Amino acid sequence: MAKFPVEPFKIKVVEPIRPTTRAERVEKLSQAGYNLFAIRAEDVYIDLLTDSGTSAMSDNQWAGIMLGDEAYAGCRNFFNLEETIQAITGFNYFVPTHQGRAAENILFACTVSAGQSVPSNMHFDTTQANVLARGGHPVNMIADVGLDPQIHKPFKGDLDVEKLEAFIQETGPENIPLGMLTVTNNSGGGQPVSMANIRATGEVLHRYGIPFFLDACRYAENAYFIKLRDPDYANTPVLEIAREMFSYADGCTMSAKKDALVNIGGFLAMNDEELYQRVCQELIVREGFPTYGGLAGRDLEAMARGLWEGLDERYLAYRLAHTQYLADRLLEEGIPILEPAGGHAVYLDVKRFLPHIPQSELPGQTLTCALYLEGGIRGVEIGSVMFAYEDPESGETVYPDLELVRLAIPRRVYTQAHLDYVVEVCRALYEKREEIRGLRYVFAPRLLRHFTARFEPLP
Ligand code: P61
Repeated sequence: MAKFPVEPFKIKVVEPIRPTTRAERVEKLSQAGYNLFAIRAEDVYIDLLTDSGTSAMSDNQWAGIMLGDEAYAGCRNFFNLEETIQAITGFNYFVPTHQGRAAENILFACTVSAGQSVPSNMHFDTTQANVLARGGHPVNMIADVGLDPQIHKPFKGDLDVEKLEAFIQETGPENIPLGMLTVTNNSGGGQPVSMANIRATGEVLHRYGIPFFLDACRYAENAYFIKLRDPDYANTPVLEIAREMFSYADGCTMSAKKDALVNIGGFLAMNDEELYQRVCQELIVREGFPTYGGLAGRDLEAMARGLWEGLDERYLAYRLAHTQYLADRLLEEGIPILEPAGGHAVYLDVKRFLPHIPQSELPGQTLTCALYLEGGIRGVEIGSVMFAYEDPESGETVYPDLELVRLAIPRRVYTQAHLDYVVEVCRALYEKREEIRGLRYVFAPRLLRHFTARFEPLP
């Protein structure tokens, strides 16, 4: 057995990356309004902004791209994808979409009315924004362990099922058009949801006649965590685990940019035929004809092949071990992270990294800037900039419990040496953390603020 995770692939194509000088980074950061979304990718050395759409595709996927059938209706790649999605999820119907949020938009357009609530363990920001855009209320019901960044539990993505049931009784099932679970829980540290919790969430929702959808973009990583951490599934093939996860739900939204290993793509799947008919109408208005849904035939083919590769057990074992490696090295250096490591990312625990900066001074955003300045690394804030909101009654700002900086690891892209460099930069920064000062807003839009907000350093 190797001590460290060995890549189950070799590298056939490379893309050069270039380190920048600190002086260059100081200038770029100021020009970008202290928001790393506004920095050019070329000016980033190690890009851990997201694992979404940033995967390296395989030779098999690139070969599939050449077999793209670009017919407007009924291209062969659609049928290949349909067979794949049915084999993995078991859902009766699906439509392709250009990415995950398009699937969310279409699902909520067909289900959510103003004033209704959509409970979940934790909505990711696009899901939350798409519920809000329909006048709905996104409600998070993560179990308490999921909010403690230091407690070691195997399934910190679990939803609090008792809270869910009480909420349904209080709100009335007629005001809840659907319930969801995000697997793995991206906003809460990439933590998995247990099979028992998926089953129990489905049971509670169904008892009240409420449909249940999975936000499935990291379903394969979640399935492999179940295999590793739930002894009942230690010998179950991961495909079977995934199928069981989907079997408790009535449908799913999927950003294929994650576990389906493509640069663009997504889908919305469901069992209900009547819903599917309405979804097709909405899809044709917003995305395209149901056999391509906003994608090219070649994209559908890459997605079909990527879905299978994303379920490969050797790949998944490597994938989770690679992320775990970064987490272990950071812990060795005494750097505070959310524990245990997530599947797709390691999350720096900002409240312990920068305890001298209050949430009103945006410590997570501050830390993303400091990491860039120190070593050209780009992470993403998952904290007050992404999630704080003004309480409509008191007018006061409500800050999220977790203030995190996510270092998301693109799939099949960076080696262990790249991760070692990340650790060195984090260590250097941690040593001088007391010198770091907070930020304030210069500009902030209403929805999905963090993409385009601008900041300035506090004096
Ligand atoms: C990410 F900074 N995630 O994690 P789409 N559900 C879940 C996601 O993680 C997700 C989507 C739905 C991204 C991209 C991203 O503010 C940000 O294909 C659990 O991106 O539309 C996406 O899938 C939406 C990064 C999204 C962000 C929003 O990095």
